[in-house]
Amino acid sequence: MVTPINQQLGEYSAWRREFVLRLKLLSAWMKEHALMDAGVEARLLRLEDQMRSDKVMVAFVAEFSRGKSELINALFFSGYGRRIMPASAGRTTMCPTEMGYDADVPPCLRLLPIETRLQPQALMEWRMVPEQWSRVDLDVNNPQQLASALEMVSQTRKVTQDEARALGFWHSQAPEDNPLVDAQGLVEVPRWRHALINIAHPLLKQGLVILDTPGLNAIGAEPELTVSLIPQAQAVIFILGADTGVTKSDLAIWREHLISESGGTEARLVVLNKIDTLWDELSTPEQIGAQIDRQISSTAEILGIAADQVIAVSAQKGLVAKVTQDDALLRRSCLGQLEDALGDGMLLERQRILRLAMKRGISELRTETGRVINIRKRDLTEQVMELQGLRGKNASVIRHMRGRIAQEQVDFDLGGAKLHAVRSVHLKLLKEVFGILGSKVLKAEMQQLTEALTQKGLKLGVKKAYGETFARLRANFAKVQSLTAEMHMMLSTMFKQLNTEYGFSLQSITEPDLNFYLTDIELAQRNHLQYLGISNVFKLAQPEFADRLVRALSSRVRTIHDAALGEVEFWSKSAAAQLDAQLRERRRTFSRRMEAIDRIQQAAGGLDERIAEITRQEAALEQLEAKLTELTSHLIEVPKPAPMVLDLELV
Ligand SMILES: Nc1nc2c(ncn2[C@@H]2O[C@H](COP(=O)(O)OP(=O)(O)O)[C@@H](O)[C@H]2O)c(=O)[nH]1
Ligand SMILES: [Mg+2]
Repeated sequence: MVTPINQQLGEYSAWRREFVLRLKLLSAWMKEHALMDAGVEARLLRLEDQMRSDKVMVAFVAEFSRGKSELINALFFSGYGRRIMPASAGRTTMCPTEMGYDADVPPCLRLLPIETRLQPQALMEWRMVPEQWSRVDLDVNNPQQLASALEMVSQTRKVTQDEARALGFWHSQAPEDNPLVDAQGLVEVPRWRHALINIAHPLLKQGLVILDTPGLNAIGAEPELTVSLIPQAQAVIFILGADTGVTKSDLAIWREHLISESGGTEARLVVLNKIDTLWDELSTPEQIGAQIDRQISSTAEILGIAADQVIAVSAQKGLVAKVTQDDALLRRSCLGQLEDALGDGMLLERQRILRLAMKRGISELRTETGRVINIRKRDLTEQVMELQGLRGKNASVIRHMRGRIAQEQVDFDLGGAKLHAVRSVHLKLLKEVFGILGSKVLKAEMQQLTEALTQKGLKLGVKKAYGETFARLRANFAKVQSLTAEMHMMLSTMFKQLNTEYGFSLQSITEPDLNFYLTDIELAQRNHLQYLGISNVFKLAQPEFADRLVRALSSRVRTIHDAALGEVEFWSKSAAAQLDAQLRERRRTFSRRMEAIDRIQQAAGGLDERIAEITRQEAALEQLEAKLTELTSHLIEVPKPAPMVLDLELV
């Protein structure tokens, strides 16, 4: 059975696949016509990678037992004909669980033991250490085995209060949030810190990543979720229960995770689940509808949002309806409304962003390649003029001409030395950029932040401590931007000079714009301050907590820095490649001109033949240019593919 959200995801990925295919065609065509230089190749690979690896993360955030896991089952996994994520009373997810698909790993469930919290590494860093995770292979053709293996995410352990404190589940400053203590004085904590599920479900294969989170207590123990993982999801779904209304802990989660002035592009949906608990045989459908509407508006009022932003559904009935193919029940569950909102809010937006990025990349590629074709055209025109000048000339004139070309070539090669000098300055500046955004500087910065945060009596100074760190991080970006401006200036000057001296047509490439990364850095700052501003600031009294928080920040900033460095590197590579391409074309022209003269010297009739040959080459170049426009237009305007029917086979 195909559901709208599945179908939309299917279309989205079909669109991406088609785009990658067209990129490959373009790339093969360019290679065939010697239009592929290092810069173009890097650009094409970058675009392909971006298109291929685009992930869409949907995070489900709510207090436990609101029906997150049930909703995941209903939205994405009804094709299995049963519950996949454990969702029943008393079997609730205890650790954050990420589901996705990685072709390099067999279908499995990987679990990170909770004790890793006692070590300083950030969650992101543990991902790189597979041997620390317990692995359970999953039999994807056996939903029963799949479901029972996945129940491991519900496992718990009993520990002493001290252990619970060290693990982040016990805070004497907020006793009301602590877990219950049993007769032996032990408390129950999750056995696992994080779970990764790798299955080749069609939606996951297309780049969907689902994050299922446990309730407030467990989320609170892993600040990295709050400050890094969830804010980076493309859609966050917040779930409330119609049976419980908006509770105090619902509100706490809402404030920590869902409200933000970030103005980001991610979709945020509020779901009022379990409306079936209001279905009552003694009331008329109108009465039930009115009751649901009342609950929607009171929920909206408490959360401070418009009533039309709350979507009321029954995950459980929706799942049952899909499994039993009961259309009337499916309509009544209102799951379709949620799917529509998710599709429009998340996928369309995602597609828009990706489309824009591709459009920009392809337009630049078209300009660069168009330039190469133009140089070739101009060189041919000049050759024709040179050859026509030889018509009827005697052997000594021709010899003289040969000498002139040779001299030109010598001069040209001498000019190459100047290029060397500029290049080495360029590399030096590039190295400086790598230093500023490198790991050494960041490490020192984070060290300083940890120290500031763990000072006694900091409470009011948190904002200031973060403010200072982030001011320096921003200043680093400003430094990098001024270095790139300097490089850009230098390259432009050199390009202009080469254009006048050697008739090149080098054009300076738009300077990399780092504002995008700066926005990311600012978002990270806001996520942290919001998290600490709510009710978690007291936790800083525990040094391990501050340490964990800063670790999480560090790994996030690292990612942003790396991406920014990638951009700067790509830009400088493109500039160098453009130069190399023109140098290469020029050298090729020299040897062609020599060759033509030699042929004319040897045989008197060579001149007309050569001119005719060049004319043919000119015509071929015209065709090349037209083809380039055609191939790139296809990429700039990739049509929406026809709806694809998803095959829910479990392979
Ligand atoms: N009546 C009703 N119960 C639901 C619905 N969705 C989930 N539940 C029940 O609520 C409990 C908690 O659901 P679960 O998905 O495990 O919640 P989670 O802790 O948020 O993941 C389970 O017993 C579910 O069967 C629903 O739409 N209607
Ligand atoms: Mg759950």
